[in-house]
Amino acid sequence: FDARMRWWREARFGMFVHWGLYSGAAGRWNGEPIKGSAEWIQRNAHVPTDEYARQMLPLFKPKPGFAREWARLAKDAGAKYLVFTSKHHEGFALHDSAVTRFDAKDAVDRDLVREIVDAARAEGLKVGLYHSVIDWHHPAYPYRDFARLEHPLPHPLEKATDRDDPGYAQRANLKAYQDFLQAQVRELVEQYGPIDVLWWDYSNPGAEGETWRAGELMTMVRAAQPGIVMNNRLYRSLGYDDPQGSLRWFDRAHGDFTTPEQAIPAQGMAGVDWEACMTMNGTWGYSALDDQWKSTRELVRNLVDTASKGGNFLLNIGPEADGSVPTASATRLEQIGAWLRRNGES
Ligand code: FUL
Repeated sequence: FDARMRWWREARFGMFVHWGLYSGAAGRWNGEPIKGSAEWIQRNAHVPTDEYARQMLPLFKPKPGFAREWARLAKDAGAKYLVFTSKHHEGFALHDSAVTRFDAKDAVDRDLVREIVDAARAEGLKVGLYHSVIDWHHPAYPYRDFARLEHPLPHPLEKATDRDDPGYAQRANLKAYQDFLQAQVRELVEQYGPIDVLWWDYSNPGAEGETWRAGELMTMVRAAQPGIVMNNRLYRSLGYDDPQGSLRWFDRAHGDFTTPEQAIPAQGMAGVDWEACMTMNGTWGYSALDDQWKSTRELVRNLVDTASKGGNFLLNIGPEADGSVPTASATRLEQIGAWLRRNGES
C-alpha cells in the first residue's frame, strides 16, 4: 500500500478535467441559461436521454491535438498528474467501448481516452480516470429508483422521463447495469497501459457500495492494475463531501484516499490520505455563463494550504466541446506554474 501511494503522496498537485457532451451545451439548454453545475445540465434542464444525445452529439467536435495542449498546460502548471472524465453521469464514454454505442468511437471515430492517456504520458505525468457509476443514458440504469436519491424532491427529470419513458419498467435492471459497468471499466483498465488513478464518482445515498458490486469492481481493477490508486467514492456512506465525515469514516478497505469537494478541511485529515478537488469558477463542466473566477492568488493559497496540511490539490478545468481550454483557466494555470517555479517547488 505505501509503495503504491508513494508518488501520489509526493505529487501534491494534479489537474482535473471535466469534458463530455455537456461541454457543448456550455450552460444553456435551448438558449436558456440553466442553473447548477454545467455537467449536470441533462438533469437540471430535465432533458430526456434521446433528446440530449440528439442535440449534444453534433456539438462535440474535438480538435486535433487538444490532449497535448491539456498535458502541456498541466505540466507547465507544475501538476504531477492529470485525472479526466472517462465517463460522467450523462453516460457518454470517451474511449472506444465495445459495450455501448454512446462513446467517442461511434460519435467521432476517435479513441479520446487513448489520446489523453498518451499525451499525459508523453509529458511525464501520471494519469487517472474519473468514472461515473451514475449513468443517465444506459437503458438498464434504474434511474427512477435512484432519482430521488440523486437530488432532493421533487425531481423534475423524473417527471419528464416518466412521461416520455413508458418502457422503463421493462428496461430498468440493476444487474444488467452492473454487468455493463464492470465490462466498461474492465476495458479501461486493461486496454490503455498503466493507469495510475481510478477516481470513482459516485454513489448516491441509499444506492451505495454493493449496489454497484463495488468490492468486485475494485478487485477487478486492482488485478489489472496492481499499482493503481483509487478513491473511496463508491461508498457514499463514507461521507466524502463532508471533510469531517470522511475523516470519521475513512476506511482503507474502501479506497486509498478520500476526496473533500470544494473545501479544504480546516485541520487537515490526520492519518488519512486526502485530496481536495476544486473548480476555478463555480462549475466542473464548461459554462460560457460562469465568470466567477477565483484569482490566481486564491488558487495558490489553496494549493499551499492543502499541501501544508498533508493533502493533494486537484484543480479542475472544463474545456469547451472542441477541447480548447478557456483562457481564464489556462492563464491561471500558467501563473500557478510561474509561482511554483519562482518558489523552487517545481
Ligand atoms: C460530483 C459530481 O456530481 C460533479 O459533477 C463533479 O464531477 C464532482 C467532482 O463530483 O460528485
